[in-house]
Amino acid sequence: MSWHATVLTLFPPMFPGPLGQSLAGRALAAGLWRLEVRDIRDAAKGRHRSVDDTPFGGGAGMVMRPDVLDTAIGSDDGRPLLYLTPRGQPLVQDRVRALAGGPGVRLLCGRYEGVDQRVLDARDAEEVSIGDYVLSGGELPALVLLDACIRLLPGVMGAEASAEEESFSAGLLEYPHYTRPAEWQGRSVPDVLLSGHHAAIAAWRRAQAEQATRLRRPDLWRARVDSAPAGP
Ligand code: 6GU
Repeated sequence: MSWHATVLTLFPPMFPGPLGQSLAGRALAAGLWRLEVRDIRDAAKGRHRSVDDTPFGGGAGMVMRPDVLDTAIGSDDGRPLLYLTPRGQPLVQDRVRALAGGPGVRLLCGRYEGVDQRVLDARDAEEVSIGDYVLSGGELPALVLLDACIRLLPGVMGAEASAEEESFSAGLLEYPHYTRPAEWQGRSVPDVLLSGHHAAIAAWRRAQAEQATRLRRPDLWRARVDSAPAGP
């Protein structure tokens, strides 16, 4: 069975969206992963099919009803249930790798001010954020999470790319890249890259990756250094 993604959303036409193109789109067509999009409104009852209601305690906006969401989620099948929210734990590559290595994901996309907390607790949902800014719903974050997972599935990328992936596993940013022409608008490519000395190129790239990480992402740099064995 291929990696199985289920998306619960009020906006089914947003899927597969960009994941129908390029790398993920080819993998989808090839059956390397499978996408099931479920309209949350199909689980709503009554003449108005309402999926939300006003918040207890007052305040702005609407809250998605727990009974409707519980019906939409349906039965458990061993795949983790993730709720996309800026309140969640930040998504990191280690988690992406673990999700890609499992049977798939069920992604709950919220709208409005949020969803009733009780359904998240009852269904043991994992709350995930894709960064410290606020989006209008969970659909774009769901697409981001899926893209990050799909590129790691076996057969989706060439073997060269899985080795490349280890750059981030090592907790470093990528080194800079160059291609032809060797001189462009008065700017030349670093000499070492034209030297043909593979060991020197590897050392230069390593140093560039370390410098970029230290300068741009001191948080990542610290995490990497702190995980090194203690000195004498
Ligand atoms: Cl997962 N959802 C929303 N609505 N906004 C976000 C987010 C998620 N992650 C960052 N901002």
